Amino acid sequence: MKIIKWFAVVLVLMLLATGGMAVAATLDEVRARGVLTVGVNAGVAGFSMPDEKGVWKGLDVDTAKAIAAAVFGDVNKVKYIALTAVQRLPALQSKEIDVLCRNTTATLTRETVNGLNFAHVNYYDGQGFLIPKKLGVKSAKELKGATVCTLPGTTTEMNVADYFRKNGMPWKPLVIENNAELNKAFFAGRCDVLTSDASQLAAIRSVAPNPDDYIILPEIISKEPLSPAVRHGDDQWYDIVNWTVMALIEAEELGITSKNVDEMLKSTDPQVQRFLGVTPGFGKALGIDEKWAYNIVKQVGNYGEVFDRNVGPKTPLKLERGLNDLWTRGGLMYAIPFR
Ligand SMILES: N[C@@H](CCC(=O)N[C@@H](CS)C(=O)NCC(=O)O)C(=O)O
Repeated sequence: MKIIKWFAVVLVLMLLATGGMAVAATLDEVRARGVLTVGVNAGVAGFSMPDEKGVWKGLDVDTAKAIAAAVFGDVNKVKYIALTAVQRLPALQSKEIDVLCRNTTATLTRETVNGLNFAHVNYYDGQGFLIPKKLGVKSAKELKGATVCTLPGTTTEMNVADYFRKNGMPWKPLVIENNAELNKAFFAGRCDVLTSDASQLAAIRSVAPNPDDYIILPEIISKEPLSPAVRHGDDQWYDIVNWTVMALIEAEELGITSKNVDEMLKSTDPQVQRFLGVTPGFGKALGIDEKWAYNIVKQVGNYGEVFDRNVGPKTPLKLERGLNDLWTRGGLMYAIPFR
């Protein structure tokens, strides 16, 4: 009887010890390595793409930088790992990367079967269709019998199959894993339609030989909430990534920008003081520096700045805020309370 009791005590202690270790694992590893490894898209303009000097730019890249600012106080401590759609989930599961910031849609299957947790959405998207104008088609409902170019390993591939089945329309998929090859196939006329997240269609169209020869059809056939993802089993790391995205949004809600953040340190608003770490607490709660949110805004900006710089109306993508506007202006961007 005594032995069984001891065995139970040892078992509980072991569980507590391993539980404790699992909680801090990713943050400890990232700190020991001195750099954050982030899975990104090899080339979607506005989201993640190296410029002519090889410097990574985009909304997903800025999200990665914000995480590095929160953890290290330095946006440069990021190693970008370009991944195809097929490679991205295994790369996270096998710990090749600490976080995935690659226009990835949060779904039930990915959160369960694939063992991932999605943080707050950094871009609300939806799937659309890009076609050559000369096809003379005005609605997706007219795409009966079309050949559709699509990328494997994506929600895109599944949604388009559902869409044609639901509408009783025959179609032919042309599936190519390499994205550059897929786009080339579309521009060479090997398929009638290219389907993808609407933001990416805007990006692809913006770099087309003659952008005006192509149109995006009005139908949006799915919800594509794009979010950074982490592995199951490390709540602290999840919290850091999740609250980093929300810090970008909260900064915009509070009117704090990369330009005025130093001025805002003198604000008498208790909400601003807590957010910027003037009143300490949030940093300790997350296990990172009290200046984490200050560093994010100082070095990356708020969500509105990130949106405008990468995909907004003044960029080649010319995207409106729409669903990605703050909730106070009719959008879906809403940070849960910093309390
Ligand atoms: N959001 C969708 C689609 C993401 C996706 O991979 N889209 C393609 C179509 S543009 C892409 O990013 N391709 C770039 C590449 O594979 O290099 C998902 O999570 O499955």
